[in-house]
Amino acid sequence: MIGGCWALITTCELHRHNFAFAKTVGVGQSNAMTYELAIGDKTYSSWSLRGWLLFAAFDIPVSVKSARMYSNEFKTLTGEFAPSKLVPAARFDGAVVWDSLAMAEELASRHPDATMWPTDPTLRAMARSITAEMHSGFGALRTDCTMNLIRHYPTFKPSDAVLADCARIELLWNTARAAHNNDGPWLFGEYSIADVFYAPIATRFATYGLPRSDASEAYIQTHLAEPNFRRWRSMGIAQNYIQPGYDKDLPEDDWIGPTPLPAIAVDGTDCENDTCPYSGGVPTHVLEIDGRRIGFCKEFCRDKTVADPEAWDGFMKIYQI
Ligand SMILES: N[C@@H](CCC(=O)N[C@@H](CS)C(=O)NCC(=O)O)C(=O)O
Repeated sequence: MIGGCWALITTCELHRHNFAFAKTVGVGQSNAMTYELAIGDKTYSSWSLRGWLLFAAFDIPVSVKSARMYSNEFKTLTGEFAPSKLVPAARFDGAVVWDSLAMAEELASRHPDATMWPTDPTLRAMARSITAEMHSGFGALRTDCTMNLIRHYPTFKPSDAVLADCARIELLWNTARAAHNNDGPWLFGEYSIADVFYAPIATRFATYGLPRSDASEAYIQTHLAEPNFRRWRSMGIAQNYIQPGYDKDLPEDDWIGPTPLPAIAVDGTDCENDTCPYSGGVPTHVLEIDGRRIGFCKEFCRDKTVADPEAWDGFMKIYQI
């Protein structure tokens, strides 16, 4: 797993260009392959989340470019990955790979040591099937319940078609769990590509309060507490952007994932640390937590940490001193 070593999109970059570049350096693998990944809004783009998790959750280094969906910058970004016109899109050693499932299969072939699919042939066949069914299915759920990682609508009333999708997902999740005798919290025990593809499905159950069994609730909570997902969600919160058309006019409740430590953004540059926990640069933006002031070299780095302090190892090293 990646250990909090992302250099991230800055809010000023987002405001100025509505377009941003970010790089990550994986910590567990050394190889000569170079990967670039194009993604959209962290809060709303479910396929982008899948594309990103394929790298982050399996510790595969990648250089990430992002742009707001439906903007001119988005067209420019996807244009760099022609013939792809959607995100995620990627370049693997110069070759454009578009579509999340193609990226998953290509990465699994290139990185056998990352065990992205279950090693057991029976489980692997089932994992491929369950992943493919997600990739091509659940149209009602995807249309009516778009991914929205900053909302929880407890009174949302699902249509019959959405309920049918939920029942099918429940069956698939139960079938996967039964196949490995519940040996681990993920669909096939260990985290696999199947979990990548169902991560945004899990968040839809959370956002729209969709019906589920206790076992599925535990699986959803496992996703919401997963460190890479928490980092992704907190970066989306720090982007501080509402994509038109994604919110519903319904009462809201708190997010059902882990409750963040109570940090707030504050004015001034006084802080207890001399260097930013992520870049080593001079702190210019400060948060307050438990009466302590901790500084960061960029507004975005401060804000993503405020959104979910525990998601960020570099911050927690300072906080826990
Ligand atoms: N089947 C594709 C789906 C890609 C897709 O629909 N991406 C959406 C983002 S969630 C997109 O790029 N939308 C932009 C648009 O429609 O203009 C995959 O698996 O990657």
